[in-house]
Amino acid sequence: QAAKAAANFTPTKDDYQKVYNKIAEVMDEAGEYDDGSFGPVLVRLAWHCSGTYDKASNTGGSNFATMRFEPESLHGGNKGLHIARGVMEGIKKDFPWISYGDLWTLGGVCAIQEMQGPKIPWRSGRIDGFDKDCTPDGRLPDGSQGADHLRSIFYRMGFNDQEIVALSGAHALGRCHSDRSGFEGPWTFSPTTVTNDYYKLLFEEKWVWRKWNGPKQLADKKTGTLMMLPTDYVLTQDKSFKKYAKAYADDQELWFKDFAKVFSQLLELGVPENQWATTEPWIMKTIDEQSE
Ligand code: CCH
Repeated sequence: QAAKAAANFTPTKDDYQKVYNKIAEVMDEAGEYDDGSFGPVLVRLAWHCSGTYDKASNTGGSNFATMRFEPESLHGGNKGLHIARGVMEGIKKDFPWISYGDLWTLGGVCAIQEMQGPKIPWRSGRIDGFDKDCTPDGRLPDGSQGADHLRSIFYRMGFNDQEIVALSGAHALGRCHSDRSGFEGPWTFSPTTVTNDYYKLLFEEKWVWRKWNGPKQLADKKTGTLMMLPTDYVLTQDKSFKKYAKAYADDQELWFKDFAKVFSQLLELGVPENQWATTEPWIMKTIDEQSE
């Protein structure tokens, strides 16, 4: 692979499939880490490197992978993502020709697909930037806030209410860590499988404020083991958000379809059109599909 970088070659879809396959392999070598998978934290890395986009100034987004640099790497919202960046650094050693933005977003795609989620259209073309391209702190959402905050953050990226709700379902995956965000616990009982359980649980469980010293978060009354952030719970309280959240709770296929589209868009934010390797995004194969 190192020879390839030196020879100034143009990678094909097949070359990216090899990177995808390596990510899939490493994702499962998490041992005792969390729920035994790096999948959720890789999804979060892909989202945080893209969700800094500001439509008005056309800055931020996945193009330059500026989270590699201070101060962005130190932004409070990115706490814990050094773990995901470290996993990716190991992969980069085998494929030195890939840009960090392509690598991190492909990591999100791979994680979603390998955790039984929908196919996420993806293409290559992001380039590495510099520390001067870092975005200011405060562009990512704050879980302790409400509907107005969610709208101001996501409208800034160019998304609407339906898309905000569709993206939020990624919280079916992973968990909060008290030493990262201050919040604690998983949203669902299956944090390494992509399902619409996040929406189902929002409506089916009774949510009460957790009594503890940490930041305000909700707990399910029945088991007390699941959590919702104030920004999650607001999807059931705000009239416009609620309509979409209910539809996704009732229909996993609908959510898969809408999530795939909006997550793919999220990962492309801030990348100039003329940088893309292809006009039409690619659909990468899952490991299972390749072994058939
Ligand atoms: Fe998120 N998220 N997220 N989130 N998130 C956290 C963890 C994950 C918010 C806050 C938090 C999206 C949207 C929001 C994931 C994907 C997405 C945590 C815990 C907080 C807090 C961090 C910790 O302690 O480790 C807020 C607020 C919003 C507002 O909308 C979107 C959009 C996505 C992807 C599409 C994933 C996955 C995780 C789990 C990470 C892990 O390490 O398990």
